[in-house]
Amino acid sequence: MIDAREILVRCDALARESSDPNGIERVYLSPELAAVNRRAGEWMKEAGLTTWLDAAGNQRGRLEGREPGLPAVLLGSHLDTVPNAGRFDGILGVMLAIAVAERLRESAAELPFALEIAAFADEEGTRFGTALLGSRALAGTWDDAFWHLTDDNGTTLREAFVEFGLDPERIADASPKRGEIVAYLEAHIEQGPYLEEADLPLAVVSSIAGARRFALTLTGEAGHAGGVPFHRRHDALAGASEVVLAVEQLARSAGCVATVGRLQAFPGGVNVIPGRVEFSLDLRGETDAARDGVWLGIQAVASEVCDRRGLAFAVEETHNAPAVVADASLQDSIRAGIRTATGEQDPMVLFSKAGHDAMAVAELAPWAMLFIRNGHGGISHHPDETVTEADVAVALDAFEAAVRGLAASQTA
Ligand code: HGY
Ligand code: MN
Ligand code: MN
Repeated sequence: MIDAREILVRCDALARESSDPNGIERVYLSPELAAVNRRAGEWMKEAGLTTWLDAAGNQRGRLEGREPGLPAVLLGSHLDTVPNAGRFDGILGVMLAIAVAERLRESAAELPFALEIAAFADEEGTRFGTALLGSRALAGTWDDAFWHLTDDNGTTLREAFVEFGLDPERIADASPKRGEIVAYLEAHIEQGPYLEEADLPLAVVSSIAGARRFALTLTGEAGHAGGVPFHRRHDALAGASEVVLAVEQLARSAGCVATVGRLQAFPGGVNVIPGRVEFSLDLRGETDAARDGVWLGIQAVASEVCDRRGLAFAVEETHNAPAVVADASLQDSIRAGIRTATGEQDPMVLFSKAGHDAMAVAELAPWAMLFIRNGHGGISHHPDETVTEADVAVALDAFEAAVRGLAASQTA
């Protein structure tokens, strides 16, 4: 049977499927993603599932319940990564799902539901900027405007689909019919410090922050770094710098989080005043209202800076995922699983500021999540992501107990 050690061995094996020789990077519809889909599909088959690649490039698997064709409980997470990623963000959840399915295989004939797995192909949005593409296809919330998204090489999402061997016209086939998925459970490393601070291995997730992403452009006037006096300058980078500091200050004061992860000044000469700056904004809040209030504040600062400095301000929204609340009874299933596995009578409950595929799947089915302690202060989106074999072992026991508890509650 797959144990915690094997799960960690598999996470290490998938970490080697990377487009970056010096780190982990695996983006949507890439050869590296095809490689990990194949590996995960083989492991799903070994665990007793029938497998398929869905119309959006998600690797899928299914174990029938006590009779064929029953609605399914879906377990899942994602196999794509951010640049310079850790080995566990998403991947650990998929490996735990496969191990739980293997443990339930012997008693599948008593399950009141089928068990399905989704290894989502694009939770991060690294390649095309818009996140949750794989899980949105499954949830049936795909937007045809996505086809025109382009990556850094100018390849459109539609072209990338065809190159990957997928048919864009069949995208709707990725989404099960209403009622075919009755619940979604996801296990994921905590991308924060709270389990480590509390010295606990597991937590149940209460809700996930609503996220919006933007591509912002400030345009001024390039010029000679020596010849142009300050009062005549329209320096896009100096202006952008004022906006970036306001992003941090406004988000902090509203209890939200906001990050400028990418910024590029053009034309980029050391002796040229930047005429244009393009930068990203990732903005999240426990409520959409709080998040959107910060966005209004950022826009007000940007227009004041632009007026004062003679700059132009352009905005493109690249991602918008509303805050979602976990289903109360599924949270109880996860809580009961944690109690069974650890003896902890009052498991920790955490609000997730990190986004997850559950945000998209929430459109299709009720959901809940299990968090696993992540070492080094909970660092993530970083090679230092760390989980211990002991924590993975209790996570596997808790996740299995949660699914068994769900089955028992539906059989009673
Ligand atoms: O950005 C996030 O929160 C997630 O890891 N995609
Ligand atoms: Mn991530
Ligand atoms: Mn993730």
